[in-house]
Amino acid sequence: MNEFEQRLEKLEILQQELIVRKNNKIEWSNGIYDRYKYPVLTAAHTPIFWRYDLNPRTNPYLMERFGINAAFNAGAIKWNNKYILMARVEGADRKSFFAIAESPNGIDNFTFWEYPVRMPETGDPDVNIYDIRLTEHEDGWIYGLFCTERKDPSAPPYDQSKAVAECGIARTKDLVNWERLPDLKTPSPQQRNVVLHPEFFNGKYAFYTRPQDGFIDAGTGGGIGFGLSDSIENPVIDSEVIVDNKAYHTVYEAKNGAGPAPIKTDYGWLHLAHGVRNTAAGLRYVLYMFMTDLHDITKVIYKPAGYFLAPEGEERVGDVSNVVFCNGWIADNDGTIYIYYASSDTRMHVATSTIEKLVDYVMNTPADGFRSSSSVRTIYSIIDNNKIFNKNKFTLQGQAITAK
Ligand code: M1P
Repeated sequence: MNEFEQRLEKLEILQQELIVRKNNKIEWSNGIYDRYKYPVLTAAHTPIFWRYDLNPRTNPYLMERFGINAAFNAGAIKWNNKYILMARVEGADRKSFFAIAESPNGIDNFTFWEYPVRMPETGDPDVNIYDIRLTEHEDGWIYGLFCTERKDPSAPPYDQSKAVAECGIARTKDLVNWERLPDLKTPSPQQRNVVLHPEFFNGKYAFYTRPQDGFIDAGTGGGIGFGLSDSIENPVIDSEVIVDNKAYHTVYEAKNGAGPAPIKTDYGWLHLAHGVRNTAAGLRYVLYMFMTDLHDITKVIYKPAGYFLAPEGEERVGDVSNVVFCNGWIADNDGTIYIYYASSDTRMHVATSTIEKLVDYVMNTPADGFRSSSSVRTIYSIIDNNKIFNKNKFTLQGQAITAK
């Protein structure tokens, strides 16, 4: 075997091992969800035939001709009995695009489709597209809302980093052929993390938005907003209300943003979002949850304090460290929820729970009191209730504690 053949054989073996590797639940959990041992999707899952010219005449050293840097921030949907991730795949050239991977069980065996998605453009070409949220709307279409980023036309010639983020919209019936619609117009100069609600609200298309002043800084904007548009073919939101705001000394102090489309339950709509705070080591992104009213979808009725899921172990390190981000989850018919989250802008993971558990978590976890003393009060009430309920069975370092 020559060098080319040896390298190809090795490449194929390594990738096959990666794709068929069984993913197991991590034994211990917080009771709310289970994490899994391995990421479900990485740059190394992308097909060899995307990255390598496999002709020994034109690529005698079997060099990578198109490097893939990361596969993260995936939208998700159950489609034809398969668990589908529509990932943000980022090339070594820093451009992101969408590509679909499917799994038979939602936990492992994710395999990319043959070609990445060819997303149609508007008259104003996208420079970079990312972070798609998939919504199966009651109008019969599957919508993908994503960030389209272009250079800020007002940037001075020396500044190559000023950008404008807007919400791109496309729809499909088969996840292969996409119809691009005009970008969403809102009163905000920048938009990211826009999500389409799955049902009409007062006969209109309902959007969760994230108004922001700058490309990175939310500035006077921020908070998860909400707005309505009469049409999806000409999507315009005239006014946004803030549903879930930033708050001082919380995990969503600097900014926040909606995650995947909310899930309807008997008690309200379950939302998963990300919250960002600043630290001496840079921004820290965590996930948090809340529930909105079934009828008034702009009204938050439950919101547990703090984060639901934060980066742990290897998740803490990557291209943008200390980040977890989620824009895709799947509610299965048996009540299982597959939460697909990315770590540190590098790779995708899954956590599993159930509707029942997430409803319990959201409705029964104490809310944020916004001060240290209220956190202590919450712990006191848990201890006191435990003493009453557990009587002599409750122990502290082996000592039985009796209710007073
Ligand atoms: O780098 C962390 C995340 O930063 C942005 O999210 P947000 O708009 O909330 O700040 C996005 O670029 C996202 O893709 C990225 O994961």
